Amino acid sequence: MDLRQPLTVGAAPYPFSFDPAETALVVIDMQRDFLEPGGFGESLGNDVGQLRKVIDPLRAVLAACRVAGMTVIHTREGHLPDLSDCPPAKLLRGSPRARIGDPGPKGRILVRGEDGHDIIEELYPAPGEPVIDKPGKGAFYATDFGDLLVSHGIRKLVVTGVTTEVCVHTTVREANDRGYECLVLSDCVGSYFPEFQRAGLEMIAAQGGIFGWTAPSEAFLAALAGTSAASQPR
Ligand code: TIU
Repeated sequence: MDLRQPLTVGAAPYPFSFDPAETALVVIDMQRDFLEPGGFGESLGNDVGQLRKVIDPLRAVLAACRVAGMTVIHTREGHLPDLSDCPPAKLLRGSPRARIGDPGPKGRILVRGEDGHDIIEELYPAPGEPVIDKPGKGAFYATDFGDLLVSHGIRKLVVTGVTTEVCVHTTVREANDRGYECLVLSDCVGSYFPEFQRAGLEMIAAQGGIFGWTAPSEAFLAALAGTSAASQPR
């Protein structure tokens, strides 16, 4: 495929054009701690089952982006073993019996290097794909994500992962303020709360695309494959 060819995705609020050579797929926090029982997500009182529907569509997008030769960047939310990068205000939230750093079924909750902190098998990074370890919700805060985008010549982001209204939104807002154009794939982002999923997606594309664009993965995949289905209005 010619990576310099601009492609167009049928998206809200209007079509999203991108050059795959200047666009990164960002996969946010697809970690066991959020998607499997016993981790951070569940310790905050959430039903982790809600997030698992993202896995299959995101797996297809990840495969297609790899075939197209696009930059793929993964993130993980988590903290140093001594928790020195975890603000006390964050540490004190959630169940008192299962806080960040406490032992869980997959190791210490949301601590780097533990089993639960790592990315689920289905979406595991390929060799050479950067993994950004972040202490906050946004991918830019206290990481080298911004420098990585600049060094790779990236101008646009295709954003996926969990959760829609927390780490996905925070990252999209940070990116938007830094001048990046973001397409959020609606079935490749997930929330523990269906109403937040719907509102979170609507907020991105509202007001003429105040934070970016949204589209189903099918439209993005069609654009990448160069088929006419890519530019159907949604
Ligand atoms: N709680 C919740 O919805 N999300 C997070 O704490 N982190 C991310 O979204 N990754």
